[in-house]
Amino acid sequence: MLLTREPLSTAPAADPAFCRDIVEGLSRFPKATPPIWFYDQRGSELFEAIADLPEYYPTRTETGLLQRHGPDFAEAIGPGRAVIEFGAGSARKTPHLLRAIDPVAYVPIDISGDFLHASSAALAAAFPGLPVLPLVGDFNADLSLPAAIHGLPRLGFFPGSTIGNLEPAGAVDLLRAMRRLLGEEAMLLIGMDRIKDPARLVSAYDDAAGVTAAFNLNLLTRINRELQGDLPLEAFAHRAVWNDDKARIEMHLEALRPLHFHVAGYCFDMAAGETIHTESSHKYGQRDERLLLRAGGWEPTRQWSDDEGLFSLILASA
Ligand code: AVI
Repeated sequence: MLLTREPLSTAPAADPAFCRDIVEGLSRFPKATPPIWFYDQRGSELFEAIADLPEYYPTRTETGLLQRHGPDFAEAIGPGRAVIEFGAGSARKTPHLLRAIDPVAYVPIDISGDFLHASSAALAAAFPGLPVLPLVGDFNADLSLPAAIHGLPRLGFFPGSTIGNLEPAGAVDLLRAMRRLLGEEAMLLIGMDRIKDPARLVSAYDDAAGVTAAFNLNLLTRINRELQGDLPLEAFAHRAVWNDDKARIEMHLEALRPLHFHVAGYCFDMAAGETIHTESSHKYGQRDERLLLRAGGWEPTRQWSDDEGLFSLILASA
């Protein structure tokens, strides 16, 4: 609610884009920050821990699909492509795909450099002879692919339903940008999380062990460290809410009492009960998946889902 701004007193030491996004996001009403900033080293580690949680079905379900359908991928995609993975992280799912389709190069893209380099080294060791060409960057911004893969047909790999972390208009823009980046003969293999029982969704984003809460709160730790913030962590609670109208799980950080704090020299106030909306995770019906891909310039050609219909992997052509 209340917002006061004072002039910037100290130059921010951190990534200027991080500073800009956070100061703008906290200045808005309701307060909202982009989810890309979760992924510092600690945030990336916590996300890996989320992937193993009993409540967090997406990673396990998608990995099962990748393991099970290798022969289908080999037939539908074939060998000889350069695989470009968007938001590669630890790239734990990637070996299943690479084994199935025998690519000629692998380009993992991720915003967290340290994490990306460690996982790329592990992957290069597991696939001797496969050129692994990591690219540090935000795939929502303009990127250029390494010269070494120019002229090769490409497969974009975008697992994890990370597309769901974007607003629908942003998701369409990203799919179109991927199509431009990957070129005419490209294919895209994308994971999308399905709409399901809200109770199941809420528990996936508010687990009993509190790992997702730690992941959400780590954003405040990062703001305090990198943007000279003084947000009192103990005065915030993690909340996961199903927004049925927008078919998405929202993560928020709720102020437990009235707060006054500083970030990068700016002052902010929050009322008790006010939240910072830190992430949306959109879920899709079967038709929504196809509509979204077509709006983004891709034609869906194959689709695989688990027996419970929790998650879906879709192959699309440019
Ligand atoms: C990365 N992304 C697809 C995850 C999701 O499910 O939206 C991030 C996440 N947030 C909380 N848990 C997992």
